[in-house]
Amino acid sequence: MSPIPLRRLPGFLSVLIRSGALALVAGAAVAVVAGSGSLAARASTPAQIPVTSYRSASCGCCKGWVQHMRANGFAVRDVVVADLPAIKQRLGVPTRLSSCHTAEVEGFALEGHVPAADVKRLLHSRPAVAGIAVPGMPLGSPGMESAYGKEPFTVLAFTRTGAISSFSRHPQ
Ligand SMILES: [Cu+2]
Repeated sequence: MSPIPLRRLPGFLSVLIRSGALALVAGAAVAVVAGSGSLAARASTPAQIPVTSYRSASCGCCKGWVQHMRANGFAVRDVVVADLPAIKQRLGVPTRLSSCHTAEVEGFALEGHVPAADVKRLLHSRPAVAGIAVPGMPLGSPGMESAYGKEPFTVLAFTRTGAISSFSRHPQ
């Protein structure tokens, strides 16, 4: 579209353009649009879900998992504790599923390198379990990225009474 010749514009508009006032008006319009745009962006961003993660001071892969969770929209509080087994016991994590770190999200326990996608599915489906776990520290699980490759792993669900079931499989 070719620009409209000034002489064909109504008199008051060409006066505005000549005086530079239209640029101000246009600027204000852009600011309003930008403002409503950022409001829309805020509304469409889900609120960050708080997670508390407990680990020992020396655990590097635990920090890797915290980073993975943060990158996936969780607000993680990374807490260093001296007595991790006590926390696992409080949250009902079966001893044979225990891993390096233990976390809490909306009343569920997360044990070990559980992928954020599984945590989201857990919070969405809310099964009658105490939590989910990835026992051991499988290579290639979130926080366990390795040059040595990836190994398949299964996320297990557990109840307070010690019933264990498969929650999801990651063939890698
Ligand atoms: Cu680990």
